[in-house]
Amino acid sequence: MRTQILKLLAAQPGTFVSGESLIKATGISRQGVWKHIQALIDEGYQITSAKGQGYCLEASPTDLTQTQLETIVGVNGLLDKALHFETIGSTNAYLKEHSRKLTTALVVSDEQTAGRGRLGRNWESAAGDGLWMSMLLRPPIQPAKASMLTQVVAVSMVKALQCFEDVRVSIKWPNDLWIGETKLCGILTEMAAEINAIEYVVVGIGVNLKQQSFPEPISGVATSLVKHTQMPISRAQIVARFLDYFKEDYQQFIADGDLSGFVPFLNENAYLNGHQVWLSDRPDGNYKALGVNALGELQVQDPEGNIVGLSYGEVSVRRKDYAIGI
Ligand code: BT5
Repeated sequence: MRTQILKLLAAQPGTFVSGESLIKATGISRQGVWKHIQALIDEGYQITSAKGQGYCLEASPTDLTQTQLETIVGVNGLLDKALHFETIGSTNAYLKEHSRKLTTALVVSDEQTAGRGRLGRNWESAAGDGLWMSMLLRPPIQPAKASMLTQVVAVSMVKALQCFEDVRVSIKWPNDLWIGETKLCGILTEMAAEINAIEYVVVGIGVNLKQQSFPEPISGVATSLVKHTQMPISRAQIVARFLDYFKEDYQQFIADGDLSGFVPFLNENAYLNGHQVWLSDRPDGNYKALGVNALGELQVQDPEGNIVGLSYGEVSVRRKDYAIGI
C-alpha cells in the first residue's frame, strides 16, 4: 500500500496530489493515507502537505549515510558491523583485507575505483550510479557449498526489487540479474577456506540504479533501474529490504544445507529456462536449459537428450536466441 501511495506521488513529483485521489486509488481511509505518508517521511522522503491541496513529493532519500546504514544493519541484526565509504577500490577487496578484524559486516560505497567481476573482470561502479556493496559472512557450511550463496543472494535481491512493481527482474544463472535482455546486477562470491572449513565468504553485489548510459564495451548489455521504473529509487530502502529478505533466506539455506527451499523461486524467475543455450566449452551443440536443482547446478539437455548438470564457474552460458550475452 505504501508503495502504491509513493508511486502515485512520484508520478507527479513537485506537484500536489489530492488526498481524495489517494483514497480513491488505494481504497483506504484518510487516516490510513496519513499514516503511510508519515512512514514515508520517516524513511527519508520529503513530502509536504497542504490543506485542500493534498501531498507533494519534494525529494526522495538519495544519499546513504553511515548512520542510516548502521541503523539498517542494527535493526536487521544479521551482521555485526556496517561501513559506508564515499569512495573505495572495491568493497569485496576491502572486506578480504580486513577479514581478521571483523566478524561479519556490510560495506557500501558510493563509488568503486577498482570494482571487480569474476576472473578479474572490470565492474563499472561510478559515483552515485548504483548500489555497490559486499557482505562478510562466516557460514557454518562445507566450502564446496559456498558458491550456492550466490543464488541465495540473487533470490533475496529479486525479492527486494519486487517493490518496483513495473520492473520484472530475472535470474540469469549463476550470478546475474537481468531485466529483459540486459544486465542489471552482478554478484561476486569469494571465499577463504581450509579443506573442511570456511574461514569467510565475501559476497559482493553491484546493482545499476541511475545510469542513463554506459561506456562502450557494455553499452549494449548493461541496464539500470531508472530506465525501467517511474518509482523513486532509494539505496537505503533497497539495502534494508534486501537485508530483511536475506536474513531469512540465509538462515533457511544454512538450516537446509542446500538450495532445496529456493528451487521453485529460482526456476520461476529464471532467465535461461526453456531456451536453447550456448555453452562456452561446447559451442556447437544444441543444449536446452531446463532449470536449477538443489545443488545450484543448471540442468541442460544435450543434443542426445541426456540431462547434464553444470556447476557454477564451469562454463559460461548464454541464450542462443540473443546474440549478446555476458
Ligand atoms: C559480475 O561479474 O557480474 C560480478 C559483479 C560484482 C560487482 C560487485 S560491486 C560490489 C562488489 N565489489 C566488487 O569489486 N565487486 C562486487 P561477471 O559475471 O564476471 O561480469 C563482469 C562483466 O559484466 C564485465 O566483463 C562487463 O562485461 C560487464 N559489466 C561491467 N560493469 C557492469 C555494470 N555496471 N553493469 C552491467 N554489466 C557490467
